[in-house]
Amino acid sequence: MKNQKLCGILPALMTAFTDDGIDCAKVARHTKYLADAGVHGLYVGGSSGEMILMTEDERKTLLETVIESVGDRLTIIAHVGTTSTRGTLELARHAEAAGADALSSVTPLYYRYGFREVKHYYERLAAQTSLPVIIYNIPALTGTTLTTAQLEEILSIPNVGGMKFTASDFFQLERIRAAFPDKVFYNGSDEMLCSGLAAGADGGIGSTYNFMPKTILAIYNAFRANDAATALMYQAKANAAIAMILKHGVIPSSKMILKLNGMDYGECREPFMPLGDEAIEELRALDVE
Ligand code: MN9
Repeated sequence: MKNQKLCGILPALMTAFTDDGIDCAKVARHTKYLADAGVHGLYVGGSSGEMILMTEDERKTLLETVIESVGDRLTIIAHVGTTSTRGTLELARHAEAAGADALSSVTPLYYRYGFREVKHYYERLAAQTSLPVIIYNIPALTGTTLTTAQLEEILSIPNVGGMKFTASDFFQLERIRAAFPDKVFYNGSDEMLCSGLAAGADGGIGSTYNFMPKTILAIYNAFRANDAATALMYQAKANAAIAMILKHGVIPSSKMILKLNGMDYGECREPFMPLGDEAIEELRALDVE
């Protein structure tokens, strides 16, 4: 049976920072805004959350803050991937104790690991927890491209509950989904949400959901109501904004859009840099909701 609690629209939550830690008040306010907008859950501490720029203690604080503010209203998937298996297992233990509904991890980062190592990494994570583990497949950022057979082998590990698919080989997504009808699959490229849903995704996880949850939900709801024309109309609306943020940098631009819409969420951590005036003017002109 598919875990319905995990399905739907889950913003890949961005992180608000103070000079030396997490801005818990801003995070709590933002998660409530997203819950009020009607999203189904949150994906916490992933790429969009600048996880790679945070300490493990900060990642724990972030997750605790989110669960405290909206854990009773939303499904919480904790991204626990780090550069070491040891670090990942430590975050996994913490996330389960803190009350997350599922765990997730990107494929191991930085070195070019072989498939044997990638699979073993997920075996270790899955053995560590009683929660479902969601594989995060994002070859463009990790450099690890897995074949359909390799992804299916990892999905066969007990406790692996599904996959976040940030790629555009929808034939691959459809074949894997068909082989695992009870597992949960998420579209990861917001600009292709309609295509992912058409390939059988059960929902989506994305960074742009932070600033346009209503438009993203409109795509999802129209698709579920078998209204492809309306879904495409909202996808086109979303894509006008996504094209612009891809031009200026996804996470800095997303935070700037929140600021321009009266929901200041602070700046990204370096090496990200504040946007220039020209970029800000282009983002100001966008119609997002
Ligand atoms: O998978 C996000 N990917 C990254 C989720 O953060 C690298 C997406 O939401 C993209 O940011 C978005 C823009 O390309 O689709």
